Amino acid sequence: MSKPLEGIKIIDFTHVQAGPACTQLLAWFGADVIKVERPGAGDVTRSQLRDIPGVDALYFTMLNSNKRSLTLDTKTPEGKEILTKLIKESDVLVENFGPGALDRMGFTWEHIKELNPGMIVASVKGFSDGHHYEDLKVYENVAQCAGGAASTTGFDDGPPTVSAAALGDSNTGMHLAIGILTALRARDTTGKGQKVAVSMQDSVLNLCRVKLRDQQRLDRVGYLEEYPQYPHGKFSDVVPRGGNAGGGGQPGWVLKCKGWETDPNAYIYFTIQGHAWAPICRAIGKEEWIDDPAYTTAIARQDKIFDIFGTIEEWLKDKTKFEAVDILRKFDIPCSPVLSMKEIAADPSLRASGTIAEVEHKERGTYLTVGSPIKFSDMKVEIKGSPLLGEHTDEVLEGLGYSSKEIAALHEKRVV
Ligand code: CAO
Repeated sequence: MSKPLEGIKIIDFTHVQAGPACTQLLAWFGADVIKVERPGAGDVTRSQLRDIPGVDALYFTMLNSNKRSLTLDTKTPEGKEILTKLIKESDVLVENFGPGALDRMGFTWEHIKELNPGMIVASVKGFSDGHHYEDLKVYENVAQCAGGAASTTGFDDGPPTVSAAALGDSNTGMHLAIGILTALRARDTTGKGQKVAVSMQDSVLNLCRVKLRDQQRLDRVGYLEEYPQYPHGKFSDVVPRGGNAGGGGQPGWVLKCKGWETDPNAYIYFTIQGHAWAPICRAIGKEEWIDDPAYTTAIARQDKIFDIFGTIEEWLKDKTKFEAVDILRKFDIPCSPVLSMKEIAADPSLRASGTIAEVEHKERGTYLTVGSPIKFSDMKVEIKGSPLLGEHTDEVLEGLGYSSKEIAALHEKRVV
């Protein structure tokens, strides 16, 4: 089956997570992604947090599937020449170096544009161009702090907290992928490439827009009724950390189930959806609340929402999280068990849909990775193992017209 991005050639100058997540996605959808890595070392994640000595770490293998690997020292004259040839015949160059690194390498946007006017140069940086922090190098948690996620995550009596979800890294990569596809579409009509830039701060903020909503509501009315601080606690002039409260109009919380004393994940997330109040009362055996004016409306429930959650926890006491959800789903109540990574890894539905994929790697054998979360009716996304360092160097150089003698000399000089 042909893939929609077949024929799109991408120079993948990315490392760690933000950039690789983007190019991996494009590779899944058919692009020829050539990962350019420094000879001898490669992407730092190949050797970070290794679980098998001498073998590419899962950090690398889970972010670089379906790519080819070319080792190239782009700071040597020969390396620059090879990169120049590659640029001339590629469609996209993606990079997430520290600020200014591509320019210092000699490949400014102006120069790349001269070499290939159709080229799309896509970059991830910590902060956007012109931002007063534009010179900063940035990692995931730095971005979560800069983008408003950390100040609004956690509990009221605790410090700012970062999320385990890669809001700064993979999320930024997904934004960049959208930018690249948009620029490719524009090129179809104009014939011209362009520069696509995404900052990690901006991408985190894009996912925190409801918190900016809340800042404005707080400025106007002085309280936020869906936060646990309302109505019994205090608000300052900044959006507080809301614990496990639902971010929209439906109150929700993480509730204990049978076994919570020993199992750290014996919980469900329970949402009190306004129009589901009667079914909730029926499900938990509190029919008398259905028509009680002290409970019937969302506003009436607000000042006792934690007492209501307490009553639901009483009901949950003798039910596992799975048993509870099996009951609640019959009443159409939005809820889920809190799943551990161990449970997710073994989940048959996630395996069947390809969201968790078992992949073969030349040196480590099989490993689990996260497959495409996007499903297509006309394309099956196939996840292949990640490349070994420099696995495709000779193949790529041959494609650029280098003879085997020239390739051997480049190896000898450690250019590739
Ligand atoms: N050949 C020769 N040199 C190469 C090369 C190659 N194939 N690949 C990279 N280099 C060089 C770069 O040119 C750069 O050289 P100079 O600094 O001398 O110009 C050097 O390697 C280091 O690049 P870097 O600044 O990207 O690397 P770092 O480890 O110091 O910083 C990071 C890492 C992630 C903090 C930084 O790249 C960054 O801020 N990136 C943008 C934001 C980002 O994507 N962060 C998310 C990372 S995922 O958590």
